[in-house]
Amino acid sequence: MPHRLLNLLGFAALLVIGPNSMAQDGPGEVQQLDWASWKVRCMALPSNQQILLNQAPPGRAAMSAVQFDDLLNRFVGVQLGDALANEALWIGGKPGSSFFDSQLCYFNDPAVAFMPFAQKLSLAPGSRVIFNGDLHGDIRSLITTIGSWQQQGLLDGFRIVDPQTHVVFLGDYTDRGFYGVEVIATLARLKLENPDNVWFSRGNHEDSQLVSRYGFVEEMQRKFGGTYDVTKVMRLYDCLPVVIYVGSSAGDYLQCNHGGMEPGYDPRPLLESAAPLAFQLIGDLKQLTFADAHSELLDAVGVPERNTLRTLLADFTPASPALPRTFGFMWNDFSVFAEDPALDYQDQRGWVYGQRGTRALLNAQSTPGARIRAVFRAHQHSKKPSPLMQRLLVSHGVFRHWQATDATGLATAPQTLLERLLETSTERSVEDGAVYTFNVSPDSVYGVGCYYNFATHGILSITEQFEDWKLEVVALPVSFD
Ligand SMILES: [Mn+2]
Repeated sequence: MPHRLLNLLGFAALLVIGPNSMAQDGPGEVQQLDWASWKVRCMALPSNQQILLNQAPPGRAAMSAVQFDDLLNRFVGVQLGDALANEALWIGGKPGSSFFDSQLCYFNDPAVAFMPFAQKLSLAPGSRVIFNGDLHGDIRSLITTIGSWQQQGLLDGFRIVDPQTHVVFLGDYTDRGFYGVEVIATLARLKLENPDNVWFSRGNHEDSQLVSRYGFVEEMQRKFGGTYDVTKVMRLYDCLPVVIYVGSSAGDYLQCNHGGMEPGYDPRPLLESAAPLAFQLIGDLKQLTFADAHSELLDAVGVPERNTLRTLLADFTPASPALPRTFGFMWNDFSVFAEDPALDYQDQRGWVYGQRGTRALLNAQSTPGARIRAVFRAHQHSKKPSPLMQRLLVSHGVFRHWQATDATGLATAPQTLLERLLETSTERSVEDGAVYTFNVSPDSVYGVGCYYNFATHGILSITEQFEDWKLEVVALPVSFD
């Protein structure tokens, strides 16, 4: 069905369902709301934790369907506009015109191909970058976090005060929590106010398959009517990069993405390009070609495992984030302990990279002039206090994998012991070859299942010398009342 007709039906359904108190407001009204009014609107909604403790999920959103559509149109417009539309910023060629058609999606009919792309963001010394992990429909934590940026003078309302301040979100914005609509609307406001300073990587839940299964489509239909057309949100996901290489003009980079490593893509032409902001289509993933050319990746595991793992690698054109195989930047994981295997594979989750496997890949994907030093990622989702989850909590929400003081034998060590052994300080250096996982926000099944109430963000200070980069870890208590 053409999406315009679906929109009309959705709008009609909204009128039939009954007057949403905000429905009489014009489409652009939410875009005009100041921060204080938006905050009141969002915080008036019951928390996810209250809903999980048997309150009914809200039937209405903090805005009407036409207002959400209007924000989405603007959000897609700014994502596909200026920077992405600039042919000079695409290394190896700009995508075809279908990529820029805001009416098409890779899963729709007529379909456009799934066209994942990478972004480079090279910043001057003195820049700050704020990193955020999974939100999963948790509006309380997002509102609390943005409020803290305002208190610190980083933001004035939705507007970033210093042009050298950037914000990066590491994916998984919706599903599992009940406020994906409000989260997306808030992120849209941030992007619209700061088009050159707010960035989003695409998580495994920025996929039509996952939002159909894990709650976001159901949420939109509950709030906006059963015929609400979700195409616009899916189109928005198509214009988010799957990885952002955040770095300095001196040539040091962090790989910032939702899931894990992807050996099938070679970022070196992108990283070595002259433009501080640039993009590259991922294209075909040449995983097997890479593994055969870089024996260090599989040599680190024993021969039987090596042979098994090699059969799981392939060269292929990704048709979707999970087909024909999982796409490493959006999926994939990292092991916890330094002695874990260099490389492993888990059904349903994909590849699990150990310290040596990660190092092999970071080396192969770097050049003398463009060095990928570490990985900032999220994609952490255990509802039970697993070893990784325990470490995330002790580390105030940002955990560095493979710490020398940690070991498999300490997997289930008590919190008091882990607090003494692990990196827990507010200000941390960024270690070469390290992977940092950012925790999922707490107004969620994760906060309930793992007993925590704080939302974490990290503020990275970029300096001339990579050794002087600092990461400030900020953990904020979130109220569920
Ligand atoms: Mn995820």
